Amino acid sequence: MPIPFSRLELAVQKAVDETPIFDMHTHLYPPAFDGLLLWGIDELLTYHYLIAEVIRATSIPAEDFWQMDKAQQADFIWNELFIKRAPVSEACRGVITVMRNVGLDPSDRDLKAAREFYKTQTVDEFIELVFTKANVHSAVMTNDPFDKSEVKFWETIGNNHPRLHAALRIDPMLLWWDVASETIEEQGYEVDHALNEKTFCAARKFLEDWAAKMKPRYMAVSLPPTFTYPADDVTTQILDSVVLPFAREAGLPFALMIGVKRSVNPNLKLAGDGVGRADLSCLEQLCQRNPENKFFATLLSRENQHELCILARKFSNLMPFGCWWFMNNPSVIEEITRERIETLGWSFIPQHSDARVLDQLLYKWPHSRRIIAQVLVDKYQDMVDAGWRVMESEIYRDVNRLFSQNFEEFAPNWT
Ligand code: HDL
Ligand code: ZN
Repeated sequence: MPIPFSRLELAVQKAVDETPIFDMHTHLYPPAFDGLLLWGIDELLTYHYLIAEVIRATSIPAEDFWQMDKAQQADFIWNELFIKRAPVSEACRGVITVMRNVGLDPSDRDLKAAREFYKTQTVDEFIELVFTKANVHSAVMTNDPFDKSEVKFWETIGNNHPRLHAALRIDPMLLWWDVASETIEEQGYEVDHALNEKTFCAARKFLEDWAAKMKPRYMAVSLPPTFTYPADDVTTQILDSVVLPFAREAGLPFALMIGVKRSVNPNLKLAGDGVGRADLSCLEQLCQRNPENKFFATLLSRENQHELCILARKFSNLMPFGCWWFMNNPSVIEEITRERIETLGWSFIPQHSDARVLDQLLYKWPHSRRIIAQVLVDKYQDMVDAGWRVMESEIYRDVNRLFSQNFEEFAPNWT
């Protein structure tokens, strides 16, 4: 039954709200990875985005901020960014959306009441509340075999949470090989300190064994804007001799997250990273020289987004995803989503949450659904104006492709 012109907006918003999401990049952990999963109002308020914002807004010396404990930091951020100033930024608005979605009234401006609510929750109850309310059916974590605080859980209990999938994150292997090779050796693999076949073989075995433990949906790395490929450097050798051959054999996509300038202001710690525009010939060459590999890509610079769309038109083994980090603001999400739909049709993944705090699923997705719905209404309207009768069932089909199917087809689960 074709949708009458007047009901299109409601039909699209309903499909976008009702379609469950596979969230392909987060920093969540299973509750059983004791202490690694962040949740609750104090973690929400001390999200590194808000730390950067409050240090800027108040010019408090960073070292004075770091002297405070978690609750004092949260109090300071609440008072400075929510009470003394209207909570207008996207990260501030996010806290309000979460408070509303867990049943609090943020307009009461009562941080004490929020803390009281969280005392009534257990993490196992709360994770189900959050995933259900956010209508996120599954999420991919960021799992680091070089991080001792996480390794101990994979070597004992592993992950069997039905909603959480692993991603094998390998930044040290590509960016800090000297450190990475020591860890690989400590974990029992015979690497030479020369980059020779023996070392490459040991490094591939390291990846094979970690993939067997984690059963990752993909491998991932975040790279600086200066990343070049191919280059006469260690990164290219490890890519060509270790990472890409292993990914091909294992059938694992490789996710490149390009454009981060780590620690431009070290005083801000995790909040101190910056952004730079990348030369995307690295991505073009990776796709061109490795046609049997599959690549996810998300870029940190707004100026790179249109180029990524055009690259993806040239290479079907390249899947753009998400509005990453500094891109995850309404004005930029709208622009990126429009240019992706106009150049790629339905063959991209519009968003990921990047949630570090479990509760953030309750704002990052509602905020993005609203923008994606607005863009889709316009695009379906354009089709209607051109003379195409839109069917309600087809809207659900198309939205499911964006929210789940593209990811699950590009990065199939382990069989
Ligand atoms: O490297 C990454 O995965 C980034 O998402 C960083 O974790 C960053 O600190 C972040 O949390 N962005 O949202
Ligand atoms: Zn991330």
